[in-house]
Amino acid sequence: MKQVVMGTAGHIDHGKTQLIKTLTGIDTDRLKEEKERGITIDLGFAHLTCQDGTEVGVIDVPGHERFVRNMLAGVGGIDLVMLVIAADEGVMPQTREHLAICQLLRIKEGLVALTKADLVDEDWIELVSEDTREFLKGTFLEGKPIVPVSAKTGQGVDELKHALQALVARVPPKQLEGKFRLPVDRVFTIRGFGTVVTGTLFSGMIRVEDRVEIYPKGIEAKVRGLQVHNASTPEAVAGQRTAINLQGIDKVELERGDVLGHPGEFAPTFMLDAVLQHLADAPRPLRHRARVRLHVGTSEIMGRVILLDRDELAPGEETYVQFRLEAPAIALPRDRFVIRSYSPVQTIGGGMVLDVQPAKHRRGDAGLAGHFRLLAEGSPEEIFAHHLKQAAHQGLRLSEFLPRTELSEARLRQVATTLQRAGWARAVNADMGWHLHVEALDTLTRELRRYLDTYHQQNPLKPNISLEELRAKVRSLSERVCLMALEELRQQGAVVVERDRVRLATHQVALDDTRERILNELEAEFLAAGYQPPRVEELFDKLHIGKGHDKALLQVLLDQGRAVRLKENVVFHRSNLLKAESLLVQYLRDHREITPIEFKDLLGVSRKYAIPLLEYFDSQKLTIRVGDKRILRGVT
Ligand SMILES: Nc1nc2c(ncn2[C@@H]2O[C@H](COP(=O)(O)OP(=O)(O)O)[C@@H](O)[C@H]2O)c(=O)[nH]1
Ligand SMILES: [Mg+2]
Repeated sequence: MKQVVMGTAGHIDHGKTQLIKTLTGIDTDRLKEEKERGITIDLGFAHLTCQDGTEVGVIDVPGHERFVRNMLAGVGGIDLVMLVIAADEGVMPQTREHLAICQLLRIKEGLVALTKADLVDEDWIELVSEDTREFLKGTFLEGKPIVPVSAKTGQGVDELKHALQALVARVPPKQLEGKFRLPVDRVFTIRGFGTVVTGTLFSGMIRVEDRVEIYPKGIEAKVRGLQVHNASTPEAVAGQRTAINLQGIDKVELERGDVLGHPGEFAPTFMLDAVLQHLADAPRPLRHRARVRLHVGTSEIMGRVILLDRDELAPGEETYVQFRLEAPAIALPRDRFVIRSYSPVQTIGGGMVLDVQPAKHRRGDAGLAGHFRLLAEGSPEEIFAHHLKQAAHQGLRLSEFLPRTELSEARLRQVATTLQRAGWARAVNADMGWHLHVEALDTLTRELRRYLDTYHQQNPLKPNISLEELRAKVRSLSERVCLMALEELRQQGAVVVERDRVRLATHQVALDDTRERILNELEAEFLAAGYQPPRVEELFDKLHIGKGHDKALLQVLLDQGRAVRLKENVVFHRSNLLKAESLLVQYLRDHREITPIEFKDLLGVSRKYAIPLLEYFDSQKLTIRVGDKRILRGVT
């Protein structure tokens, strides 16, 4: 069953509320003050059943210029508008403003009801109709029906109903696969039921028992009950006027402008990128950093307009802007919005949201135009690929990206899969939906190669670099991304990864004759020193090994396993270490345990060497410490 919502629009006292009462039998002026003053202050709600059974939700809006903000909260989700113009008065200021708002919000269907036809004669009707046609030229209502009607005499009411039903039949059915979203337009409590919110279900669907989040407040609640057109229902879908009874939440925590959605699918933002159209009849140019009221969904938020490519936006012009907001907004790409000047309060423009998690842009940046054009005109795949490219080596996780797209999670996964198949995206971790753009991966592998190359040149005596150091030096890479890029390089045969160490496949420690000689001398000294090797620095002095690369020769000795470093300054020759080991093992076989003093005597060394040696054997899992003694591991 198709879901349609119709809104009224038009100047105050032109007969909107009266006409809705005539059409639906419902008086939408429900507030006491509205009854007393005879004017509509806030949104009113009614519904009407078409002959083909389609239920049409009706939103009656206030016409008074002081209440345009309430009007804006109502028209965001409507499919068609009934622009009401009193035949005796014709087009008035809020007729223009409301039409401009509908135009900016890209409402696609509608008609004009020429009300109070009983107050004027036929010729007059002809004249006003002609004026109205002229007024509608170039708008979405150009060529749409203009129906003279009187709520008083009933004249034209049947024609109006026919015309409306014809329009309703033309409204395309809603996509139900989007994210569930309901911008709240009313909050109240019903005794015994608790808190109820209402709104036009903007996209997706909601079921009883669903958990929802109230954005931007971040409060969670459960859906206890749902009503559409005053009847309870287990689920509500996009396009329906919906009342949601929430469990576990207080009325005071909610207000118009909040958005209900499923948890994790939206994120509050203080910045929005958008394409902004300045109305042609705006009174003055819009200045950079002008303070405006942004109306998106049912919310009104103060903020400044950052003009990125100019200092002033002339009436009738359009450009890309960034909003810096004073309170958090909930919006998604492709949402329509309206802006009103701070004072005097007047509708001056509107447009479409492009990005809800933008960076702070540099004004005058030449690359911005292309960036925005892609966001405005690209396909979902192009847009996701673009964000992925911008995320560079950090990539994007789908769950993280979800609040930044109007796509549902399922649709977003499809988009990512399409990109992967086409070779544009690579999964870092499929389970997490973590992706990298191929160009980002290319850049990264190039950088890693370049870094390794420089590293080898600067450290010719080091055989490789630890993964950890490499990650820290190249863009502070996450481990997963680094491993992925290295795997790529390994498959190309460019690098060799051995456990947690990496080198270019072409790199080998090369020693010339002099260094080969120094290396051998160094080794000989360690070998000759037995269990009491000299401090490393002492040895360097003795062999006249100065600054520069030669000191790194010790590392070569260590890398090749010919010597072992026990502590910062304690290095043993491998064969001495092995000898000490077999003495220790023999002793422990005979005596089962050994104290540090006994060990000192066994090797004939001082404490300075005994302790590091014992700790080394512990670390090698040869021995285990029990109190102040050591025993062989695995022997109890
Ligand atoms: N003569 C006549 N008066 C009307 C008609 N429709 C509305 N009115 C009167 O116009 C005034 C404003 O009507 P209302 O529906 O509140 O206007 P709204 O501000 O556009 O909602 C009321 O006094 C109505 O009785 C009509 O068709 N004929
Ligand atoms: Mg009214």
